[in-house]
Amino acid sequence: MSETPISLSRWLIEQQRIHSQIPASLRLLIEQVARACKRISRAVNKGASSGILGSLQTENVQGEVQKQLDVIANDVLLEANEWGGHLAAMASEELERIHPIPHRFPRGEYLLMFDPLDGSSNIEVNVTIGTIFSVLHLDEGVEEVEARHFLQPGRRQVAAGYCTYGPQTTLVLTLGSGVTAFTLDPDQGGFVLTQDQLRIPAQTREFAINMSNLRHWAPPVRRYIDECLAGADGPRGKDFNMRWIGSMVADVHRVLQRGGVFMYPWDRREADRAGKLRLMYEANPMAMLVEQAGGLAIAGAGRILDIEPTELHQRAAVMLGSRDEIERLQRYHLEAESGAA
Ligand code: P6P
Repeated sequence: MSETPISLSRWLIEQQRIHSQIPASLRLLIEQVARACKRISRAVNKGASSGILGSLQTENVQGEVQKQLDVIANDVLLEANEWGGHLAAMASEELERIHPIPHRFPRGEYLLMFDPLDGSSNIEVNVTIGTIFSVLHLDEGVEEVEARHFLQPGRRQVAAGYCTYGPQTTLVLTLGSGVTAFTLDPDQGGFVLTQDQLRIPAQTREFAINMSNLRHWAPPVRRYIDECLAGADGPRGKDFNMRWIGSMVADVHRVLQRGGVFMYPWDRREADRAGKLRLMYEANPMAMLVEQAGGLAIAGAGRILDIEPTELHQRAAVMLGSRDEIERLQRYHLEAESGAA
């Protein structure tokens, strides 16, 4: 008889009790986020049958047209995390300002940031999308939480994760001691442990980037991709494969599952912007997950997790995945900076 699968709740209690790795308040936070992701998954899975697809007549703080499901996912996460007493405030891609915990509820020690539904441009075409979240600790002695309290470098995250809404609903999580994956069992209605201590292979033959931006890239990125495209006859001496789903959660999940490189680098289209993806609730949580799984995550010459944030919704260049490849990319950026290339 197969062993009883380990539920997310049991795994979290064991991290708290046996490994003393997390306090009860962080366990409760993760459980609440997981509960919200289950509700979001059900809404996404209903798709067109529920009449909640399509766009609203509104734009988010990023200037992007909001999908109905963007707003629904955002509301579900806010409601699920307001009352538990584990949070001091939340920040969302869909909200210009931070969302302090209302005074009618107890206030906790953590700050939660999220992209409630990343890749939502793929909703209508039934491509995997997902929720990305990041957890920080609020500094001691703060009375009124302000946006500046969220502006901590990614290396100070206490937890990070994402939930994919695709063929499976999978919660991938790190509490700072490796990466663990849980799959939603539709019969049980709960997440069960399916992979522990995920490791990203150091080498790969697969890269993910939006090739239509090729002419806009900086030289180090162009050099790296040109060498990949040159294949076995080129300087890399091997052929590469390309993937681009257009949904960061789906592309990063593939990298965590089988290695690879995911890149959304700076490009000249909006030269004053560091990149397209957001630092606090996309780049940082994914960077923590990838590095906890043995990979590397850079914005160019430096690590994403070392970026000192200045704005809540600031963007970052993102290049992450198999360590040997990202170290090569980092070397190309360093050589370009020193003029050695
Ligand atoms: P492009 C989705 O809109 C997103 O923010 C990421 O999930 C995804 O990796 C990227 O943008 C896709 O961008 O320019 O290829 O459409």
